[in-house]
Amino acid sequence: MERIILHVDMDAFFAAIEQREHPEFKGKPVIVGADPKEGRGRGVVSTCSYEARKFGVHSAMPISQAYRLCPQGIYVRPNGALYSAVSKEIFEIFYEFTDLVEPLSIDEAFLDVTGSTRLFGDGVTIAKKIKQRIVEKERLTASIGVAPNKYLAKIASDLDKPDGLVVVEADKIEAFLHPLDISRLWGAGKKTQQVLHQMGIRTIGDLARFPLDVLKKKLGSQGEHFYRLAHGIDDRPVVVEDEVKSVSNEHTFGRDTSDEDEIRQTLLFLAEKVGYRLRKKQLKGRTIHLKLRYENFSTITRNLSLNHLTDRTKEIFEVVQRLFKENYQQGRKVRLLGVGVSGFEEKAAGQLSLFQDQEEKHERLDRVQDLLADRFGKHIIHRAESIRPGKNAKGEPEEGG
Ligand code: TTP
Ligand code: MG
Repeated sequence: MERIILHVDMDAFFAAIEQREHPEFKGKPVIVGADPKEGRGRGVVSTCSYEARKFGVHSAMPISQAYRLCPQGIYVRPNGALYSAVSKEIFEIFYEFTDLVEPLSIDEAFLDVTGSTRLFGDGVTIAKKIKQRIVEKERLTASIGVAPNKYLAKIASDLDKPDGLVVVEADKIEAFLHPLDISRLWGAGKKTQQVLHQMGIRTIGDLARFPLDVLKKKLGSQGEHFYRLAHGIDDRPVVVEDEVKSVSNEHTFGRDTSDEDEIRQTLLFLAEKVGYRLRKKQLKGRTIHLKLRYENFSTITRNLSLNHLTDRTKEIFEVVQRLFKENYQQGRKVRLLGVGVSGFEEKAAGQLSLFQDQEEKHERLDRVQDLLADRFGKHIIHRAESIRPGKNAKGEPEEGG
C-alpha cells in the first residue's frame, strides 16, 4: 500500500491576504515589504502578488529594485499579526483531515493522509476538499501536490501555481520527474548543479540514466542521495510537531523473523503495552501507527485514522494487524516492529466540554506557531496577542524588511 502525502502551499500568501483585506488591490501588482521611498528605500520584498511577478519582482529582492521594475505597484508594509492569525486558521483546516501535519513555514505543510481515505476519499479528493475549505473559510487559494512521498509532493505543488493541484501517480513517477530541470532536486545547490552540468546532466531524466557507483564517484557522499531523488525514492515520514503527542512502543527481535505467529503475538504484546499506557494517562487517540523494519534496515511506517477516539487494546491490535497484512512483503525477515497511537483530542474521554476541546485545539495550533517562530524567526511569525477580535480588525503593522 502506497502512502499519500500532500504538500500544501498558499499562493502569494502575504500579498493575497492584503488583496483580500483591500478589494481595490485585486488584480493589481501588490508588493509586501519595506517602504520603497520612491526607490531610495532600504530593505527587501517579503512577497508580491502574481500580477507583480510579471514585472520580475520576487521575494528577497531589494525594495529599491522592485520599485524600479514596477513603480506603479501598490507597496504595503507587512502585517505580521494578521498573517499569523490566518496561518493558524489554515493549519486548523489541515487538522480537520489528519493529525499528521508537518509545518514547514507560515504558509506551507506536509500532510500524511494515508490513514484518512476511508473518512474523506482518495488523495485527490482530500486535496480538493482542503482547497475548497480554504476558499470558503479564508477566501484564499492554495496549491497542492499529491504524491507517494514528501519530495514528489513538494515538487508537484509548485508546478501549477497559483491555485494548482498536481497529482503524481505511483506508477508514473519517472514520467513525472524525467523532464524536470535538475534545479528541482532537493538539496542541489549551485555547486552541485555545476558539477551535474559538466557531466552533461540537465534534466532529472539525464541524471536517472547514471548508475549509482558513477554518481558516488562524482558526487561523493551526496551521490546516493541524488540517485534516490532521480528515481523518486524518499522514505522520510511526515514528522508531527510534538512527539509527546503520540504513545508508542517498539520491539526488536532477538533473531530476525518471518514467522507470522511470532509477528502476530508481538503486535498484540505491543498493542497491549500502548493501550495500557494510554488508559493510564487517560488519553484516547484517533490515529494508529505501525512501524516495520526488515532485516536490511529498510523501514516503513503506515497509519490509519479511525472516525472515533480509542484507547482499546483490541482495536489497536486489529488495526495494526491489518496494516501489517496490507504492507508486509511475504517471506521477508522482520527485525523490528513498532505500534503507536496519536491524534489525541480529549484528555479524559467523555469528561471534556466542547469548550475544553476547543482549548486543546488551540494549544496544538499554538505549538505549531511556536515551532515556526523558532525556526523562521520573529520577522515572519508573530505571536498574535491582539489579533482580530472581529473579522475586519487588524493587528499591529510591522516594519518591513
Ligand atoms: P512562499 O510560500 O515562499 O511565497 P508566497 O506564498 O508568497 O508565494 P507562492 O505562491 O510562490 O508560494 O512564502 C510564504 C510567505 O513567507 C510569503 O507570502 C512571505 C513570506 N516570505 C518572506 O517574508 N520572505 C521571503 O524571502 C520568502 C520566500 C517568503
Ligand atoms: Mg506560498
